[in-house]
Amino acid sequence: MSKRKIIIEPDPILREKSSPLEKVDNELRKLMDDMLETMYSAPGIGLAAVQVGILKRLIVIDISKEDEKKNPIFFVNPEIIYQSDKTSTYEEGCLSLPGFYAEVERPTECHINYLDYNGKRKKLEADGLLATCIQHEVDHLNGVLFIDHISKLKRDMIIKKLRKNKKELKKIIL
Ligand code: GNR
Ligand code: NI
Repeated sequence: MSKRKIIIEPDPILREKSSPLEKVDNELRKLMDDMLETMYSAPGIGLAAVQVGILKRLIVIDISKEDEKKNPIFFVNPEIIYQSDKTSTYEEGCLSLPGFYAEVERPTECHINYLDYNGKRKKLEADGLLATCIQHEVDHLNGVLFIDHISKLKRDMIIKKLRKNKKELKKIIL
């Protein structure tokens, strides 16, 4: 397994729509393993392939707590087939927007169809943090970030600060 570099906003790649995968093979499983290692080392509870620069519909999520057994779930070609009318608000963060957090309102419950690590068709009914995380990751596959769900004022402020961070980082490297 190897760790990959996480793409930080602002970057046009994060705004692109990812395409479906044709099959689950060993090459794809290698990417899934790399994404899991990248997510654990960040650390984060979810990661979409686009965040490591690959525009494919692939997500990994593990919401297990530190003192619990690890429970990674891989979602290939996830499709949200139901979202509840009832909504919940969570303070969200994103590995592509390091250091920024905001309250985001989303459907409390969602059901999804996907292919698992072995390419087997699965269905999952999620609520709570898992449902929030799934919806955050599926947004990534459609070029959407959590800041797109908050006020334009807050969003513009966060993007401005991220742009400044990138500029300063370039100065240090050069
Ligand atoms: O690590 C993450 N935490 C998180 C917290 C609340 C809602 C969503 C998330 S996902 C995020 C990792 C990430 O950026 N995934 O795309
Ligand atoms: Ni994210």
